[in-house]
Amino acid sequence: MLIVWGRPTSVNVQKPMWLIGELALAHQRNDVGGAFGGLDTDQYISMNPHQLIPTLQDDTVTVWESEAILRYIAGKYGEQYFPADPSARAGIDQWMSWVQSTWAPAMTAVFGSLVRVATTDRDPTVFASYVSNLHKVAARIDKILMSRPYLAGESLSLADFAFASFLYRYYTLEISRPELPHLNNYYDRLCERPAYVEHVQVDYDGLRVPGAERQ
Ligand SMILES: N[C@@H](CCC(=O)N[C@@H](CS)C(=O)NCC(=O)O)C(=O)O
Repeated sequence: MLIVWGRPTSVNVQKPMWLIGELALAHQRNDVGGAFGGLDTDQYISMNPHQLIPTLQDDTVTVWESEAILRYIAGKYGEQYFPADPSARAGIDQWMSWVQSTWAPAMTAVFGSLVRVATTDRDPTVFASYVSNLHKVAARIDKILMSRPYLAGESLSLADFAFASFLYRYYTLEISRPELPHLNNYYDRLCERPAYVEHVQVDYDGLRVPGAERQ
């Protein structure tokens, strides 16, 4: 049975949990990280030397880094989301790398500023630049989704699990959002998937530090 270590409010935990949900795989999720703590124990460090979540255990295999976990799970249990053929896989893989290099930092800058920093400590100019960058990156995705239903093509793939796990936050944070009809439509379609609703649409207000309450 798969064992996922990580609290459900972590977007990086949500990525593999959504995939596990789509594949209906037997699993157990153990709450660690954030208010649960538990990342500094010898047992956890022996699984994940970086003391971060998520970590996956599958029998004798242990994997950390959310996207390495996605690749492992899809490779073993859900090849439809990450085909073995390199020519089919490359188009998915490039989007996963882009999520790590561009989309996740753009989202994390805005999310961190609103949730992890008290309003009085937030620099409005810096925050505006984070939101403006997020708008720019989201607009690029809107153009991509104009010509295809999913990020890497005609069907749901690991690119979507990596990218769209952030979209619940994108659509619910207290920020302005430009009119992006193709991204909106993509998100609406994902919201029809029970596994997405269960594992990604997880309330994060409990992560807010004092003074960062929703305005
Ligand atoms: N690149 C890593 C990032 C892992 C990461 O930063 N995880 C955060 C939660 S999203 C964490 O462990 N934070 C410490 C905590 O929750 O206590 C991945 O994709 O797995």
